[in-house]
Amino acid sequence: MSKPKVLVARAIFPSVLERLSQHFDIETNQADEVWPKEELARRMSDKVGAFTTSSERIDAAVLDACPQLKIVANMAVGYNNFDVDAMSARGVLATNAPDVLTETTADFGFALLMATARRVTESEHYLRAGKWTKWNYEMFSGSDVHGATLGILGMGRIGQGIAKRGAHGFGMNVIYHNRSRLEPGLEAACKARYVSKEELLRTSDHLVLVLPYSASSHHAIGAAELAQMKPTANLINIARGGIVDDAALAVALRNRQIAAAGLDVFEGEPAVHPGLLTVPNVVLTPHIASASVPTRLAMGNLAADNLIGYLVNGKPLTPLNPEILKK
Ligand code: 8YV
Repeated sequence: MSKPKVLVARAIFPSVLERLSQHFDIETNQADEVWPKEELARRMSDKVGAFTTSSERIDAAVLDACPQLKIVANMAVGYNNFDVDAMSARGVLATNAPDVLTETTADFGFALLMATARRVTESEHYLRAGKWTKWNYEMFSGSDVHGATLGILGMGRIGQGIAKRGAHGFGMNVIYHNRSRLEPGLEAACKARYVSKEELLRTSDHLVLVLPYSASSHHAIGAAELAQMKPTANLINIARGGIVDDAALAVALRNRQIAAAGLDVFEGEPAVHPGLLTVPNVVLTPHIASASVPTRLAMGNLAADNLIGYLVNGKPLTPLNPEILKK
């Protein structure tokens, strides 16, 4: 009997491909080309399953070209590249890759926070450029992390991981804002206090964004919000491009309306707003918050487990639209 056909839309660990190939007839993309939407749809048109990353947009037009498709497994916890309603309407299961990246991503949030507060990359560029000829009392003075007020916007699993690192590791005063307040036990474990968004913006020394992207979180941080922040504050975005208005942020950084920013995600990435590339007080990284070898492997394996779980055993591990399983 022929095996079900699955598309693996981007390059991935050979061990993950090996596991998939035991169950499926796979078409791979180890050259790691980012296919235009029409090509993605064409390659997926005879498949029952697809393995995607955040770069692949799965919307109604793509789905309509793929009548045999039963599942798309995203190797990411965020799934704003999926139109889940369009998938549900066509009976296509959507899965993401939660939990396995929580601690690694929280580690990176802290790395970016510390690099931003203590001007790590800016000072390294200075040294490499041969500009370090003498020590000076105020050179690359930044802001303290320990004891400062850590604000978190979006208090899911990753937000809670960052809160714990701040409260328990660095003695920070942790405040947060979220659509819904955490239950008291979780708040106590994070030593975090729920505040309004306005108080969060006004009082955070370091504000970390960890909320999911949706139409309602588009430009959650724009010119008006940046204007409410302290001139000494640092802004960290490890969530999604589009949550911050990057053009407004570039202006705020240039005018020193806030002290600095650390950004791992960008509007329209991999393009970066040119205004951000020319200001010194920003640390820029290419969407690597989950990039430790064990975590990326775990994410790849979880996406593969979802494909195998659903197409072979009828039981996906982390479905986003489980209601379609009942049909
Ligand atoms: C992924 C991410 O590496 O999980 C997410 O939501 O943003 C990253 O961890 C990236 O999106 C690749 O799919």
